[in-house]
Amino acid sequence: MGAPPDALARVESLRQQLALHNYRYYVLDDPLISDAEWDQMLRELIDLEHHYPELISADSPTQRVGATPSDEFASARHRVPMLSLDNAFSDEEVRAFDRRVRERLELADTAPAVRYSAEPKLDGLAISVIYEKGQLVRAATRGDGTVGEDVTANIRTIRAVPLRLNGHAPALIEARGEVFMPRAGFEQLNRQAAERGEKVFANPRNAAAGSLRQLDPRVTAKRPLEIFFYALGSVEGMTFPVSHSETLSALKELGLRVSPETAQVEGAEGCLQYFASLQRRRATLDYEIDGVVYKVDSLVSQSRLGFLSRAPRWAIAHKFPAEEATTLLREVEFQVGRTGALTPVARLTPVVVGGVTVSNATLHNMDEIERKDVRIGDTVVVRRAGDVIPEVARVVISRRPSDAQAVRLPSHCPVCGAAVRREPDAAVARCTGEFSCKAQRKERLRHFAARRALDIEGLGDKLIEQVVDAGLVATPADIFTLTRGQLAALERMGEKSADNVLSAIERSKETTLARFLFALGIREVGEATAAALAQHFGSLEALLGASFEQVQQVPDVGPVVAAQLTDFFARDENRRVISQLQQAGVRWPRIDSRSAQMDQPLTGLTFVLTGSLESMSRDQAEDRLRALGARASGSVSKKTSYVIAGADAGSKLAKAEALGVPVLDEAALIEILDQRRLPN
Ligand code: D41
Repeated sequence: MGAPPDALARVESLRQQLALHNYRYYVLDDPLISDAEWDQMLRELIDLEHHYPELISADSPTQRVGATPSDEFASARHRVPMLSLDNAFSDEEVRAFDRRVRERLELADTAPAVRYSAEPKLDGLAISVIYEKGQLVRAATRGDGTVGEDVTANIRTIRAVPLRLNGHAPALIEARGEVFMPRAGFEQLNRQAAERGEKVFANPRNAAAGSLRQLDPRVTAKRPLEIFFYALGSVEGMTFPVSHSETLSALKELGLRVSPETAQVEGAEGCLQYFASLQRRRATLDYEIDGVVYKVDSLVSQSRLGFLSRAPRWAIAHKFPAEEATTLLREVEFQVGRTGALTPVARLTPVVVGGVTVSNATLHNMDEIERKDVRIGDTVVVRRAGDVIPEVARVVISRRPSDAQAVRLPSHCPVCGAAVRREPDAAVARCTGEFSCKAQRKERLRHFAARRALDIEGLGDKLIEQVVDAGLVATPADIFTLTRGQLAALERMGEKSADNVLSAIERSKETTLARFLFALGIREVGEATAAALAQHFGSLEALLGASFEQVQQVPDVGPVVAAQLTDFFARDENRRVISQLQQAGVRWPRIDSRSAQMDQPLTGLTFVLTGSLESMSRDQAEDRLRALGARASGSVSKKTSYVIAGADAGSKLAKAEALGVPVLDEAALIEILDQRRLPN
C-alpha cells in the first residue's frame, strides 16, 4: 500500500510552509499570513496525516501535543552544567563588576572599554533544549544546574519552539533560554480560572512554572507560553561563534527566538545607560522582566574569566529595585478630589519601594478596602508600578494585631464639613460642598492649569494652595484677575517670579477649544472626549446651544457623558465662569468643522513618537501634529505612517524598521510642523 507520492509531497510542502510561517511570526516578528490561513494549512495537514498515518513524523507541527500524561518527570542530566547568575543591585555594583572583569583580563587603565552584550532578564524559567540533526529531541528544566527534569513533551507544545531547525543544522546543539508567560496571556488565564472558581496564579512567573510542570502536555498546550533563547550549551558539528552577540545571531538563524531588545554596549557606563533605558520602557513590554543581564561579549574573554562556583565571572544580572514592600498602615485619611470624590489614603510607616520612599498609598475606595479587608494597624504590602501612584496591594493577615480598627467613611467632608454622599451601587463617595469646598476648588484649579489643559507654567500645587488660602482665587476665572502686587506679596515669591507667573498666565490665554473644554474639568470629559466635542461642534457657542440628543451625535458620547455635559452647562455658576474667562481674553482659533475634518495637511496620517526630542516635549509635538489633522498613536503597526525617532529611541524604532515604516528625525518633524506639510 503506502501513500501516493503526491500526498507525500503535499505533506512535506505543508510542513515546510508551516515551519516557515512559524519562524516569520515568532522569530522575525513579521508574519506573512494571517492566523486563519495558518490554521487552514494545519487542518489540511491533519487531514492528510489522518488518511495516511504512515506519513506522520515526530517533527510534524501536528505532533506538538502528545496525548499521554506521565506519572512523573524523568530526570535529565545536563551535558554542560547550567550556570546561575550573580546579582547586582546598584550602579556601584555594576561598576565593581566591570572593574573585576578588567582586572582579570589584565587590561590597562588606558585600554578601551569592555564590550558587553546586554539583554532583558526575563522573569520565567530557564530551560535547555537539545536538537540532534536539526530535530528537537529533548528539553529539560535547569533544576540544580546539573540535573533537571525532562519536560520535552511540554516544551514541544510551545509554538515558538521549533520542532525542526532551519537550514543546515549541526549534528547536535543545545540551546538555552527562558520560558515565560506574556502579561496578556497571564491575565486571560487568571480570568478564566477565576470564572471557574479555580485558584489564580500570583504572577506570570508562577503561571509559567505551573504550566511547564504539568504532567499532562494537553494542559500545557493550552497555556500561552513563549520563549527567548540566550545561550548555547554543548555543540557538535559546528564552529563556535566568537562573541555572545554572534551566538545570538546564530541561534536566530537556526530558527530559535532571541530577544529583540538585546544590544551591545561599552563599559559599565554603557551598561547603566541600557539599564536606565530599559527600565523606562519596562511597562511597555508585553512580558515581565526583573532586570538586565550583562555578558562580556567576547567568548575568548569569557573563557579567560571562567566561573566561580556556579556563576560565570563574565556575566551579571542587574536587578530592578523591588516594587513591593511590607510596612505598617498607621492611619487612613480621606482626600477630596476635583469632583468631590473622597479617596481613602493610607498613611504608612515610610518604606522604600522600587527605589522610592513611600509614606502614602491609595486605597482607591471603600469597596476596595472591604474587598482587601484592610484595617488600621495592619501590616500591608505596598506596590508601586512604574510611575503610577503606590497602592496598598494586600494585607498580611497573619500579622494583624488584635486591636486593628475598621476603616469608616466619614459622614462629613474632612475639608469643608459638608455632608458626604455615597450614591447607591457606586463605589465612590462624594463631598456635597462643590464650589464652597476648598479642596474641590484647589483640585479644579490644579486641573485647569495643568500641562494638558491651559498649561499655566508656574501655577503649581504650592501656588494654588497659597492663592486659594489667601482668598485671591476661587474659580478659574479669578486666575486672570491676579495682579503683580498680589502675587509678589505671597510668601517665597519675589517680583521676578510674580512676573514669570503673570506672563505664563498671559500666554495661556491663547489655547484651543479642546484644551479649554478639557480644562473645565467636566466629569467624564477627558482629553479625547474634549477633542471630539471641539471637532464636532467647532465652537463653544454651538456646544452650549446643543441639546441632550445633539450632544450624543458626537462619536463616543453616550447618555452618561451627555448628562454630565448638559448638567454642567445648565448651572449659572459655570456659565458665569466661562463668560468671565472669555472676557479675560481666553481664546482659541475657530474650527471650521468641515475643513477641520477634510482638508488639514496631515489628515489621515498616523504618527508615533519615540525617544526624547530636544526642542519640545513629546506631548507638545503630538499636540502640534494633531492640530494639523494627524493622529498620534503610542504603538507602531503597519498602519503607522511615520515614526519620529528622538534620542534613545528603542523598540518602537526597531519595530518600525522591521515593518518598513518610514522613520524621521527631529529635524524632519520640525520641518513638517513649520511647513505644515510633509517633506518632499
Ligand atoms: O532572561 C534571563 N532570565 C536570562 C537568564 C538571560 N537573559 N541570560 C542568562 N544567561 C545565563 C548565563 C550567562 C549563565 C548563560 C540567564 C541565565 N544564565 C540563567 N537563568 C537562570 C539561571 C541562570
